[in-house]
Amino acid sequence: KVEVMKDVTLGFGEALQHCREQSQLTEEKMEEFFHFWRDDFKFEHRELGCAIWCMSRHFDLLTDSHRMHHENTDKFIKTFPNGDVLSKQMVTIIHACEQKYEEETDHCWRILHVAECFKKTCTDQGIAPTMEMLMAEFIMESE
Ligand code: M21
Repeated sequence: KVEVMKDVTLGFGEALQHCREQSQLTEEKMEEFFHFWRDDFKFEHRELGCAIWCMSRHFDLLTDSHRMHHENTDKFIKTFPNGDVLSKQMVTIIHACEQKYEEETDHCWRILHVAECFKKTCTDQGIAPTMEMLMAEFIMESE
């Protein structure tokens, strides 16, 4: 599962460059998307929430009310090798995190809170990829 999460992270992260300008997420605030999984990564910039919003829309993963589109998200995860072992668990985690922050009316902040909750839950459930895995693959892909 951690292998699949690594692939999903890098796949999703491909939309970061596309979303940088409109979300105002500078390289200083987040150099590469996979830094999301660093132990010391801080969820403090609203711009990151806006970027994840844009990236999710890029892959058509949101409903009209800017919540996760369950079916499309499930399909997106299944486009990665062995995605079926992770899709249901990921959708469940994100949905539970969304419910926790339902009262937040600012979409960028809400999505940032959901993302932090998602990371924490994945870490607790042992499905968070390691930085070693992410960096090795990222470097391989760019060569
Ligand atoms: C798998 C790699 C990264 C995913 C990162 C962001 C996860 C957070 C999902 C937020 C989805 C937004 C839903 C809005 O209610």
